[in-house]
Amino acid sequence: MLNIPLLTPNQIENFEHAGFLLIKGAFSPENVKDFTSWTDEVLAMPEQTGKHWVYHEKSLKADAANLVSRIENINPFHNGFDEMTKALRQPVGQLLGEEAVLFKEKVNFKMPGGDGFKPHQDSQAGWNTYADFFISVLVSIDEATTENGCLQICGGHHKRGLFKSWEPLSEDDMADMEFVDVPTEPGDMVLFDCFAPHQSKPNMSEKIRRIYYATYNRLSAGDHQTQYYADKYKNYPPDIDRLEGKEYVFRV
Ligand SMILES: O=C(O)CCC(=O)C(=O)O
Repeated sequence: MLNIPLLTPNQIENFEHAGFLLIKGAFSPENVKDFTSWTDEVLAMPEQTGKHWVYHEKSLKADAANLVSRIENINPFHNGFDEMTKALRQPVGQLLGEEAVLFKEKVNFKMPGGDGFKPHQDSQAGWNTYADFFISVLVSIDEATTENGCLQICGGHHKRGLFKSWEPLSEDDMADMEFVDVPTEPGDMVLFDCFAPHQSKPNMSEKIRRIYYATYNRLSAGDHQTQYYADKYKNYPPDIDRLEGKEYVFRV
């Protein structure tokens, strides 16, 4: 059975202070085995219009191999991950102070040769048009280390609100920020605020680094999952639905 990792009052206070919270061993080794096979199942599912969304990237390694970078919109098509979104809703609800509703979810694969993420706040990707506040949960499927590009977060700066939209943080924005590695082992969980600056490095190691992310907002701010994906589809559809000759740019 999937564990439901509930938070203590002390953990809730730490989240509010830092803008993120690492919970070691949030899920059991049995749960992790399930997450690993679910992720393999999702990767093996055929890419079809109207199903989960698969994105590819070119490896940064010498072979420039075609890699899967990310799969989004999974829970409508996979029972295990759907159960996961329900379990994670509970600790997020504790932090939001009310019931949480799913906004989006994905697996970032970061295979050997997979690229990193520029410094940003999640709400910079236009999320503020849907709701004013979100919390994301990271669940580590593999070990994430400095070498394979674990998450790097800057604590405390979430209280400064949204810096800008649709572009990464600039050197000026980051003048007094310090990003720290948040290495995670399989089954660890990190909750983070949509204004918490974060980034990650490419994976130039030989070890895959798969991480599941689910993002929620307050139920009182509405259920936006369907509209979010409909809007995103227009600008950044899954690779299988891309039009020949049209340029698609990943922003933030
Ligand atoms: O998975 C990572 O390395 C970071 C992901 C991230 O920052 C994002 O998807 O916005």
